Amino acid sequence: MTNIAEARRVIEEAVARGAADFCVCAGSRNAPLLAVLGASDLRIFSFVDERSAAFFALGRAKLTGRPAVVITTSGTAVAELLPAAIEAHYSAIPLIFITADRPARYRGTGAPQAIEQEEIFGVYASGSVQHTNIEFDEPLIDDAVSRWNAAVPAAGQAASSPPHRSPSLSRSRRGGEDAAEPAGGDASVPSALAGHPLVIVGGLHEHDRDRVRDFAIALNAPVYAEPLSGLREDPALAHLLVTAGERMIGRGDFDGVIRIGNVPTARFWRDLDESRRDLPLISFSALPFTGCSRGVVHPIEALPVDVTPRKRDENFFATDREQAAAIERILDAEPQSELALLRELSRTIPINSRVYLGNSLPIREWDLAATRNRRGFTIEANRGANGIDGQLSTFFGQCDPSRMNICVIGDLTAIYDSNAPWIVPQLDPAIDFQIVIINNGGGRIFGRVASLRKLDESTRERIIENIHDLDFEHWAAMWRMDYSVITNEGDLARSRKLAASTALDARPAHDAGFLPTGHATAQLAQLPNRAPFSPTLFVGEKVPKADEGVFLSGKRVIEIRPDRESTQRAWAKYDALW
Ligand SMILES: Cc1ncc(C[n+]2csc(CCOP(=O)(O)OP(=O)(O)O)c2C)c(N)n1
Ligand SMILES: [Mg+2]
Repeated sequence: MTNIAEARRVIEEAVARGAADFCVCAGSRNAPLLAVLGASDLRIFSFVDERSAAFFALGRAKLTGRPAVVITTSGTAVAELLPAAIEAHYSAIPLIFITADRPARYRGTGAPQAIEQEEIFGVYASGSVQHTNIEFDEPLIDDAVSRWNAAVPAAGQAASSPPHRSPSLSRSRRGGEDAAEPAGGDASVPSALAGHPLVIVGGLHEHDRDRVRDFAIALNAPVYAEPLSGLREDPALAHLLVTAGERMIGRGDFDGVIRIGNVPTARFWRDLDESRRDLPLISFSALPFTGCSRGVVHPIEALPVDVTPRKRDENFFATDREQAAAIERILDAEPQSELALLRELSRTIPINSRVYLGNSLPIREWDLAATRNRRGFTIEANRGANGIDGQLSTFFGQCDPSRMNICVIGDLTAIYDSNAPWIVPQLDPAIDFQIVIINNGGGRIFGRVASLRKLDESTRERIIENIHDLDFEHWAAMWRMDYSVITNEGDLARSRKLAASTALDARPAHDAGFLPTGHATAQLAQLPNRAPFSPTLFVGEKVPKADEGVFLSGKRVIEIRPDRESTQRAWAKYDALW
């Protein structure tokens, strides 16, 4: 077979699996693949940096529900895909890597750009990630390249599984030693959990939310719903939700834990493997990972329907509401602290936005401080391996033209993936996004880690927090993005008032949710090539103008600079509450 015919075969195979997006990173070895793609009508995104390409592909696969393809040349280019492969593996997102290789006779010789590419991803290419390594000999373009109209199957008709579901990973659903007993008692809840359990809900696919809500209401036990669960602001669960943050869990007299959804972010989850090993644990998740060295994972479908309602612990809920109110007062008194700014941000971001949260303090601070009013946000994050790498690239891959896209990340996280905006000019021009960088001058999450707080502060700041005094103005300018700085709640509040008075006139439509009206419907209908987002809560009535408030449209970097002293005071007061 010629190189061109071989290249066509592997690309056709990817198309047959449902792939419609091809993220390519050029070199000479992969020229046959690029030549075939270039002559097709397939959607191509062209990258310089393979790591960014792979994370972008991950974001696209999350957004579209179809596998996304990354094509690289040989050598270290291939190795750059590993971080995204790991993230995709642990979150069961389908990716297809096609890597060009030099002929097998060069393996182990140290010849230029010949590395050991076969099996390079090990276990990470055994589940949702598929790796095809393809050898091309010289001459690389060895045949005529004909035009090709690829018939991409409609979503759902492809051979591959949709994301978030059926991860088909070759791995046991049981954790290490000490696994909880098998399902029993309330249909499938083990008897060990028959007493007064805590329900902790991590990332959930929206298809699973009704089932989880019904289960939680029937069980009547306290629920800790993380932002990715989509249930944190659910009014039907309001009476059961723990609202004072994860420290409140320690105040509960729980005798078991029911985890539902993906592996939780809360520190308490890690404690289950350390200081709280006494608590029995059972998980229900669409992913097969126990996320803990013990416990068993059942599919979410196995959540029992008939459960005995637990007696409500009124004291626990009274304390929770008091503590939550105390936290609000702390933030009111420290309006320039990071937590208060995060809270104000959550009130300011336009309703119905897609909100991507970075893996350091943003996702935790959002959990603790973000508004619990229903604002119709879809919350996203990479929680497969919790890396701070590739966050901007994943965000760009996930940007949806039918709604505002907001990325909230830390400063080091932004620096890590600082070439990600390369892809912006290739995105759908209808996409509006705002990158909100919480610039607290370093990796401040480490100042919140109990064991690291024992270190001398200057050592910790220098070599662990990597403190700096950089800002992002010139970075934004380099990528031709608008830029604003916010240092206090007032800046955000002004933006919010503008939004409320001039642009986003949110209004209810009917019980099941709020439907788009007026301009918004017209806007959605015009969007090319995408299943439009169907709003479940609110929609903006009027089309926002570019100069009305920082969050309303365009492509902008918003740098939030919290006050360091105020942030420290807020945390100290918060810690004193417990
Ligand atoms: C790839 C990767 N390297 C290192 C880490 C460890 N890590 C977690 S948070 C963090 C610092 C993040 O700093 P920043 O983005 O400024 O967020 P902040 O902690 O200030 O919220 C680091 C290095 C990681 N999670 N992933
Ligand atoms: Mg930081």
